[in-house]
Amino acid sequence: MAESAQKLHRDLPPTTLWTYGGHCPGPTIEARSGEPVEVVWENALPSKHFLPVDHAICGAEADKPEVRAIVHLHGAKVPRKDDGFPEDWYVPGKSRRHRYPNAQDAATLWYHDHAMGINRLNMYAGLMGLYLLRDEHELSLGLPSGEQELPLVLADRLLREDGRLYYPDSGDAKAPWVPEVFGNVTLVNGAILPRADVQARRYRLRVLNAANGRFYHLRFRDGRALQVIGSDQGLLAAPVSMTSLFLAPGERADVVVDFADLRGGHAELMNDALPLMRFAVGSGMVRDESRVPQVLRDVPRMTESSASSTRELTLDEYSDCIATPMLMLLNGKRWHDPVTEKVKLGSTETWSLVNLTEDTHPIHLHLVRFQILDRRPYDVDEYMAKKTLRYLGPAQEPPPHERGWKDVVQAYPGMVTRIVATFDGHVGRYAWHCHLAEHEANEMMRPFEVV
Ligand SMILES: [Cu+2]
Repeated sequence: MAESAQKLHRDLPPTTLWTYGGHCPGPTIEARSGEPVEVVWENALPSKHFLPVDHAICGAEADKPEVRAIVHLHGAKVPRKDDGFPEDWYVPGKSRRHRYPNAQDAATLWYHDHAMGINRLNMYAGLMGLYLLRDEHELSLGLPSGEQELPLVLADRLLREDGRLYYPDSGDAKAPWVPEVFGNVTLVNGAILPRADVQARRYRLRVLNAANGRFYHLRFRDGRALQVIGSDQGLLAAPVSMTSLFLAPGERADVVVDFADLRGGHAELMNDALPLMRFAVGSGMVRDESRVPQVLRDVPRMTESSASSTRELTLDEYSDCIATPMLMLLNGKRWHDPVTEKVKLGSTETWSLVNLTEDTHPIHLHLVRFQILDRRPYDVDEYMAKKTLRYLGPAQEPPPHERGWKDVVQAYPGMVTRIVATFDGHVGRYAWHCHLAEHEANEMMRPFEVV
């Protein structure tokens, strides 16, 4: 991790970023299931932050070093010491060796900063990268690979005219935290509106939404099909053909797109009406031997009855007198409150996320993969008044592209979102949190403990 300068666009001067390995996003780490990888993450960042640290935020108090970092491998099943727990941060000049067992199925994982109280700033500064875990089964499918596999790391940023990063503040120098940050540009693999030169054949796009707060509504301008083959934790049971895809911060989509009909033409990937990048398709004829099998893998559907217990957990937001959000919590508790989610190693639990707010929160659990059971509309006012759940309609099964293994779930407003997970692999204290980085900081993050 070090400060570097990067050209985000031909017409802009270089932008100061904090990166892994000199570029944002950092190097894509490729690993094989069953083959452990060790990474030494060296903190060579400056000792002063260039974005507004809020000392009123939990974990970023004025007595703490201003610049701290810890790398979390998102979606990885790892021992607690290697997870990148928010309080395991270290200062410039120090380093930490992480061992990733890779004892899990192929998946689109990613790494990013998780330092308590400042990771929204560290991520915004550029500390993120992809980690592609592959396995024999996935490699046997014949999916587009090699040059026909393109990682797409999406992250929006506010840029000044001189190319410098801008991170907004509240106007209160003692408490500069803001509840959400949305950029005026989106970086795709660290560039504004990049162009990819492709051939008239199928491509596999490994898409990551690495934004602090923006949800992406992805589609091609010409409406061409997105064959969704995987989500956060690897392949779906079968491909799902879609024309648009809604991706929350932290979520990944594994998508195959076919440019075979576009020789000499181009395709544009959009976020709603705004172009994100352009694919310039070569005019040559190519032989495409890649395949998208109709059966990708076995994803046994978990049911409610597989869980030994259910937890009801609220998503809360507290506002000031002019309705500006000031604090977000999970189940009404702060980070430093005693651990309430103690889960027995190997047990399966249902977590019912009761969203009391008016926002969708992408909720992420470290350590485990889970499945979405359902979402069900309920009477929020009645719950607020009496703590009783009165449903307003039937439970809705997740759509096909959300029926694979997940590690982030979009918890919609007005809904109870239920997920089911088996807490196996490792004991210890891990984090679960909203993946809107500004929410997570204040304080939509809680520890849970596997015992
Ligand atoms: Cu949130």
